Amino acid sequence: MDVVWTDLHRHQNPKLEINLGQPIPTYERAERAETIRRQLETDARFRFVGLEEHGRAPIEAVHDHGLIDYLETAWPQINRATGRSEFAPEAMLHVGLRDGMSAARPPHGAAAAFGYWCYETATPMVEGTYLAARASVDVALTAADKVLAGASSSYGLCRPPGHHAARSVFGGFCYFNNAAVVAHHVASTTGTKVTVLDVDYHHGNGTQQIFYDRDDVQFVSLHGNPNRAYPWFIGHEDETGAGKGAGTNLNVVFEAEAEDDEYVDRLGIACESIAGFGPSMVIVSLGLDTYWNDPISDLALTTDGYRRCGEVVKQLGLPTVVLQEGGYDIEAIGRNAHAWLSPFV
Ligand code: SP5
Ligand code: ZN
Repeated sequence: MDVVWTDLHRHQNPKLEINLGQPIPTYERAERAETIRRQLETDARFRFVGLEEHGRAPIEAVHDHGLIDYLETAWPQINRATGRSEFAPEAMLHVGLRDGMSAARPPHGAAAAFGYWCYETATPMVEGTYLAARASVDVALTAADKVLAGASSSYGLCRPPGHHAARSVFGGFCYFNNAAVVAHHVASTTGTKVTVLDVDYHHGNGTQQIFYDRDDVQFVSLHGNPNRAYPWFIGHEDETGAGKGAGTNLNVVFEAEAEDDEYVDRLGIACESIAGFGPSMVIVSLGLDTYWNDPISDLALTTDGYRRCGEVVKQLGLPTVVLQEGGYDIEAIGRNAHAWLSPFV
């Protein structure tokens, strides 16, 4: 199996996230990707390849151009205005702020612009954020190219992750939605249907938002119930799609401490609905933060559970592109990625 890798992720190196008002060391660290790489390198069935550049166009097809321009140009302005090496928003454009009024004007200045395009406090910007986020998209698109060229599966070792980035706002450690860029690229260039299957602990709110009214991209997400888990305001089971996309969005929520047997069963049921949709490709948003020892999550999957999950998805018999999302137990993340991918090699 091809593993698409780039060292450029190392440019995304913030130290902090703001968690309920406290600055803490960020969970989204470079070591996550490095540990997965080292683990897969011990198994000769994984073949490492570099990224191909795909330019801005595939990102422009799913994200607001203003958001892309902001991420591309913000750093020098922030650095000039603040002198800081790392920056996060002070105020966000809350939905109630201009209730009953016209839309907010495009923002002026570093603080306003950050809060216009970003919806939360754990997704800072550093000098290399844009370079790393663009490279992460290219990793994902390169992985998809392998499958479009005939491989049965591939793995894009994306970092930063992507599934919390919506069309016009970023957050949740995510800047560009890698899986959504790939899904739109594949659906639009092949004229076929595709499914994004999101198994990160957190609901893939960005991906859901981008495809909510579309009938050519199905979104299926298994995650911690948003009644107790980030991203809090989205990801409920009664969110099933809108307009032409009615019925193409499936959310499956778990209560705390759910274990392998329940998870694998419900993943199997979700896969029946994928088979019913009839996609030409499955794009997996692979989060390993459902692990029992994950520091920010509360499900209870084991390493063997991940092997079983990979097996269930493999049984669909569809071309599959696996893209890395979350997972914060750095000690275990390499073994867990290896276990999930092992049925595909
Ligand atoms: C890609 C991805 O997994 N993004 C996740 C972003 C989650 N950020 C907010 C986490 C809030 C965690 N609160 C945890 C309390 C732990 N005791
Ligand atoms: Zn997550």
